[in-house]
Amino acid sequence: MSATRRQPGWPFFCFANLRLNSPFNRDEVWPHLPKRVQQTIIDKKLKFFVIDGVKLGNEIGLGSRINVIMQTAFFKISNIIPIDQAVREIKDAIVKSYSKAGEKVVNMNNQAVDVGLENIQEVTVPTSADSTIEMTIGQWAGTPDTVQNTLGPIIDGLGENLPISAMPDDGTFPTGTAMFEKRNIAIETPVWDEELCIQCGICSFVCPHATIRMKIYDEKELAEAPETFKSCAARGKDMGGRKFTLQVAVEDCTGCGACVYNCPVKSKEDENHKAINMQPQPPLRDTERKNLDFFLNLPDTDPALFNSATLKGSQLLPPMFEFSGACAGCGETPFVKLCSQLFGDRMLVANATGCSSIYGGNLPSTPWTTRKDGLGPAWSNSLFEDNAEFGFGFRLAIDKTTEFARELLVKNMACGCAACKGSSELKQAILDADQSSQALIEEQRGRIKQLKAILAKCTHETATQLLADADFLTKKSVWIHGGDGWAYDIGYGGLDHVLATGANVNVLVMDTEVYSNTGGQASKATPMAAVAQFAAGGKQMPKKDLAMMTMTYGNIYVAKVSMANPGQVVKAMLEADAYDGPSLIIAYSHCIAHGINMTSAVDNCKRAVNSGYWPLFRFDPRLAAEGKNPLQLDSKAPSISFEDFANKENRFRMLKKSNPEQAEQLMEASAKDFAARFELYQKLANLSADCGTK
Ligand SMILES: Cc1ncc(C[n+]2csc(CCOP(=O)(O)OP(=O)(O)O)c2C)c(N)n1
Ligand code: SF4
Ligand code: SF4
Ligand code: SF4
Repeated sequence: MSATRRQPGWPFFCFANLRLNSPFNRDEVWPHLPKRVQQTIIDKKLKFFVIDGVKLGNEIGLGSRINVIMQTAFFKISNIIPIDQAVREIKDAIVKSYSKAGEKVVNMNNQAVDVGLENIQEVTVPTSADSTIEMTIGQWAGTPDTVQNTLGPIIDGLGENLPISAMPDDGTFPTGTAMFEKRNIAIETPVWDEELCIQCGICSFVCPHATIRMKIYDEKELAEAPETFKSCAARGKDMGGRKFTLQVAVEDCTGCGACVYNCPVKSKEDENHKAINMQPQPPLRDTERKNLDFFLNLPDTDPALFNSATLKGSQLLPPMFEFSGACAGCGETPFVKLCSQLFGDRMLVANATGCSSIYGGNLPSTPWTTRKDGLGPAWSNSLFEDNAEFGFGFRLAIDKTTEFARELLVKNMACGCAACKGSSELKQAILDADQSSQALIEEQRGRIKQLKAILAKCTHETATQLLADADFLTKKSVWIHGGDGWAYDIGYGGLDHVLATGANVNVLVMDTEVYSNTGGQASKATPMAAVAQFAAGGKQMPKKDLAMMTMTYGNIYVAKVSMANPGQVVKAMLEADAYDGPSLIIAYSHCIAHGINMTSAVDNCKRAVNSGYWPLFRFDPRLAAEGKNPLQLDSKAPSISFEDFANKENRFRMLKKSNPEQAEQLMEASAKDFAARFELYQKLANLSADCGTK
């Protein structure tokens, strides 16, 4: 522990005991406690115990799941009930809770009980508090006013002391506040080896928390760099001696390890050493805090240096969704983050209730932020059941305001005031602007800036209103985000209705195949044979094929994407945004509810694709208009079986333990169902546009 905004593994006080999960043993721990904690222990005459739950969890194969270790240690020191009885009851509960997951898991948890009993150590408490570490609770100096006065105290757990007047009158809170939390929850965090890195961007793409970033910049920017700041020559054509840095936000990183696991580069000398490697986080905090500050203040990468339509290019764009409180390794957030990288400067997000509304906008902080010039996404959460309609409302309001602004601009063309003199070319250019690329949108912004300067002095009757609406002359991208519970079930009627209006909205469904936020209830997206809440005997019905249903309209852009193929995700998002009509992207989103290792979850995504369970495709109505087949399959015919995919996930494996016969029957039926679906997609993709085979 050290002086941080929020202390991970914060001491648990029980009666007169304090039990701390700590990497420091009984002889080492005292100076690592903040002074205030030391004094509290002394004043309250607490008996103080430590245990290195994380090390023990790793040794027995449970990783960070240390609840049983800590629970047993609690019973050992608390004497609430006789320890033999406690152990017996914990072990009975382990059998009840984990036997579905297999004998190995039961054994590991039984071992966790044993190590919890053996390793809890009592600390001899000194008589004085002599720590040099001060807690930062209440210390929000240097942060924006709302953070200092309102959000900071809530983050510190002191929200109930706030007066009503501390709340904003209009309910509006500033964006970009997740960056102030500095949760410091990672035990280990990635460390970059600049000599090995090939600058591919995969680590940044898969990171659910936007805590690993890349930039290319001029060498002169390094003049004031902190001593430990790392950089290397930027790879690629026409880099002209520029530098590249991969920076980790170690205090915001969750330590999920997904970046390191997916890094494709290993050292020739030591295959365990990659271009990024997990290392203990605490010793890195101070240096990396300074390095991150320096990195964030570097100019963003010049867009002329890269192609944002590629995996690497997309990761050189600043994310406008960062440091969310989603689970470590979450499979939804990389899609939200990517969406913010590609369209953040002009996007409006209507967010259905679900995990994405909780990690997206839960007080006291929000991960939605802006780029350096202050442009960023507008975000709001509506109800679970009306989110598509909510987003449709955004579209209607934008279109109407744009239409009105254009009418005003046409009228304003006739203005002959001194300020407007010579501006008709500029005004016409705004009306005629092609805004089909980011560069063209930025050009339009430049023109609107000039227009606003003119309107500020213009005496025409349209000037005031046009000034207020001028920003609507730039293209906006409407996104409707939500989970499968929303899109397939509860919000489906509205979603279907909105898609059928032909409106230019982009829908991103993060398909975790269950209602994740409320604990994993089955939805119509849950596959047959998977176990979920309300489907304890395995889901009996096949997964609804939302993509196929939507394609039948013919004029809706539809794509199915997965982190198994990052390039395809980027392509689909850009195509959806560019399509002047409704778009639906269904993103395979791994989740803790799947019973998988979240560090290596992209492997599960790959197996889902390679087994034909989750075919990747894009259905683009514009191709039909060109006489081509609108459906393009982006994944190959299955190279592994459905069982090869499903058997690696607890949600399918569980049924084999609890009801082997049922499992066999459902797994067989499910395998057949997904094979038939893949075949159908393949046939459709192979049809020529006039419905003959290609
Ligand atoms: C009408 C209504 N029913 C139920 C809920 C409770 N609820 C909130 S979030 C949620 C689950 C969301 O699941 P999903 O849409 O799949 O999103 P995920 O959490 O998986 O991202 C539920 C059931 C609600 N808010 N409103
Ligand atoms: S460990 Fe996880 S949260 Fe941390 S940088 Fe890597 S992917 Fe991101
Ligand atoms: S994944 Fe590995 S090689 Fe690629 S950018 Fe990240 S650290 Fe470098
Ligand atoms: S429950 Fe699943 S979808 Fe929700 S934040 Fe956790 S991993 Fe992500």
